[in-house]
Amino acid sequence: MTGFLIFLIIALIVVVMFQVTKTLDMVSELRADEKEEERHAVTQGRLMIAFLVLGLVGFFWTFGAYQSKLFPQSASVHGELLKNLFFWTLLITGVVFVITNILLFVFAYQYRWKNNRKAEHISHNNTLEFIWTAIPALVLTFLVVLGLRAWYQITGEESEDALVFEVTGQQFFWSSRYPGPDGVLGLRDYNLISAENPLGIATPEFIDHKRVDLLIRLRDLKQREAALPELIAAAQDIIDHNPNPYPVDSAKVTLKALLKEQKELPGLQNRTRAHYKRIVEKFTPEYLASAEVAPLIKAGYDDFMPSELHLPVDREVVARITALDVLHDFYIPYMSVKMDAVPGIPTRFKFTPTITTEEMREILKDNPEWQRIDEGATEPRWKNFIYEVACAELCGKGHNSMRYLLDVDTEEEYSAWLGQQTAFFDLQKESLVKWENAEYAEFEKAYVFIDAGGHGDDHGGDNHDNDHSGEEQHSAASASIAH
Ligand SMILES: [Cu+2]
Repeated sequence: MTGFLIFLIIALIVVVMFQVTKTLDMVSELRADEKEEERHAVTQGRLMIAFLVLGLVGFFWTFGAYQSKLFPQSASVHGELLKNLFFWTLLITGVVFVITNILLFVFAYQYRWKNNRKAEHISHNNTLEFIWTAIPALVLTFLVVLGLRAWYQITGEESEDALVFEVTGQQFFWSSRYPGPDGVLGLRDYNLISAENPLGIATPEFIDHKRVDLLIRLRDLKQREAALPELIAAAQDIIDHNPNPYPVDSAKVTLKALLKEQKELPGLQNRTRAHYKRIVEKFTPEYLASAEVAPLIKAGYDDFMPSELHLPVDREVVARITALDVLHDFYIPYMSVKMDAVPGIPTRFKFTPTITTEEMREILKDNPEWQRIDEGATEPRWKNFIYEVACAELCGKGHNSMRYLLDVDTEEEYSAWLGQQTAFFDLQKESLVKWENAEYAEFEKAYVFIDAGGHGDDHGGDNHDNDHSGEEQHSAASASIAH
């Protein structure tokens, strides 16, 4: 309310000033009095100078008042570099801002209207043009070089002992994956994503699990397809023969939904079949055994997926950033880390944390904002400080809930934490469906290779349902990948 009143007062003052100047203008015009007009120009000029002085005072005052917010404590090595970059950019643009504004308002006063003064016309001046092109070019080159230096620190190759971990954004949470004791992240493939394998880690067991998953889905879709005509007939029967209007209305709704489902089912089956084929065609025994892939498959067994991030202090780390659905943005404000997470295009960010969570609490202890005790809490906020990861890309209605935590540990704390982690594969292996050759091979024959693979049809989805010549493809794929 107070804010609104202040706004109203300022607005009224502006309106009054506008009206007064307008009236003065009209009065001087009526009088056609040049002295009056000159006096008027002096008043305007003085107001310009007053505006300049007030503006400059405000400008410098905010710099002082918000000093602490301007360059907050940075907890990473490159964060200091970025701070430096901000400092130079602000300094240069600040100086230019002050000079140009002084010139702008002083000139407005100095060269105000006078009865017998005439404006001078200059068509061009080569020296001047050279100066005002060269100076910005030099300054911008300096800033760009500083920026590029920071960019290469962030995106360049990591050193030998860097810790590479992975973060994945999806609506609406982050998940992370760390390499196990081998230090290497295993292979991932989006085709293998399932409830039991949310990131699509590729091991023969996960591959078999996904294949069975898809076969069962195909079987269910087939069964549904077979059941639909009867359901449609039943709904039609109610519509045709029931005298009571209520069940007829509801049957009409049902019928519409059933017909829609019937229309969509072939496409859905084709897509599921194509998905299955992509897996079988990609993850052939030769591919899995190849020198390039085999070590990565092996590396996947000990990867673990913790519920929050832990990073050792003073060690270079690399975040491999991916997304499963839409654009997200991996953002750790205190670390000056911010990078888009793009579906299908992994990005990365290299950084070195320099302040542990514990040390940061000690730093924040002196900050009045962190000394506050939140409602319902018993301790000041700094005591429970932990680094936060947020999503900085407006990614949907649950965007605000993409909060993830980061604990920066000493080397000892970090090793202790590593010791408590269990490999993701070990957590999941009990719940994975195993490939039982006879049954699933039958499913495969019945639901996947019914159309003709013979002519290299790997786009799936095309309608070849009546063509039954894909035997050779079927036999190549029917064995379990795990064996
Ligand atoms: Cu997001």
